[in-house]
Amino acid sequence: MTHAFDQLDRDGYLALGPVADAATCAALKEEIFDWHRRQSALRPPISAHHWGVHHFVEYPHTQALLASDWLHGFCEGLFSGQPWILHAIGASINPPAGQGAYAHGSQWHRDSPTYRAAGREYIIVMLFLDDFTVANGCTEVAPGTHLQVAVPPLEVLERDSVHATAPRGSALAFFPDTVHRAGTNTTDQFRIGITMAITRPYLKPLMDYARLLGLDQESRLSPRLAQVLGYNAKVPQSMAEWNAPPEQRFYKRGQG
Ligand SMILES: O=C(O)CCC(=O)C(=O)O
Repeated sequence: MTHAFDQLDRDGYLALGPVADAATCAALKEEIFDWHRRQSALRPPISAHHWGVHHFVEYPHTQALLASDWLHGFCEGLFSGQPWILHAIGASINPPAGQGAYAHGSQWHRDSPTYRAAGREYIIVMLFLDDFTVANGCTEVAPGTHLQVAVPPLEVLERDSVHATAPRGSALAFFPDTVHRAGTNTTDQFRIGITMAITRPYLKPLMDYARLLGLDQESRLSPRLAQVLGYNAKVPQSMAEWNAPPEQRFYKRGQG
C-alpha cells in the first residue's frame, strides 16, 4: 500500500477496488432512496430536481460500509494508524440529462474551500454503486491539482483530466484539493455513488453524527463504528459534560 499512497500523494487520487459486491451496492442504493423519500417530505423542494442526499448513517448497510475492513485498512495506512472520523457522507447522484443537473458536482471544483496542500488529514472516498462509464458521467479528476494553490484554467482541466471509469463496487479516493467533477450523464439511467469525507477528529465535521443518531445509541454500535461517527470526539456543551470522568470524556484522549 505504501506505493499506492505515494501515487495518491503524487496524483491526488487513487483507484481502490473492487471493494463491495453487487448485493451490497443494491442495498446501499435502497437506503439512499429511502432517506431521500423521507427527507423530501421534511423540507421544501429546493428545485424540481433536487438530488442532494446526505447523512443517512442510521441504515445498516451504510453503517457496515463505515465499519468495513477495506475502508479501515485504507484509512489506517493513510493516517499512519491515527484515529479518524466521518466528516460528511452523501450520495453523488448524477441524473440522466433532462432530469435535472447535479449542479454542484458537475462543475470543476474542490471539496474544501480551504486549500491544505494535500496534508494527510482529510480524504474523500467514493464508492461506485453503478458502473462508472464515460457515457453515464463518471467522476473526472485533474491529476496533480491538489499540489497547486490556484485551480488551473478550464482548458487545462479539460485537457489533462482523467475519467475515473470502474465497475460497480469499486472505489476512488482523492484529496479534497484535487479538482474534479461529475461528467455529463448521456444515458437514461441514474449514476450513483456514495461519497464519504473523512478527516482526523480535530477537524470540525459537517454534521454531529453522534447527536444525530443519539448519544444514548453508542452502546449499540461497535467501538469501530462509534469512533467513525465521532462518539470519541464530541464537543461538550456544558460544564457537567466537560467535567465528565475520563471514561465518559466527550473528546477522548488520543484523538489528536
Ligand atoms: O459524482 C461525482 O462524480 C463527483 C462528486 C462530486 O464532485 C462531489 O460530490 O463533490
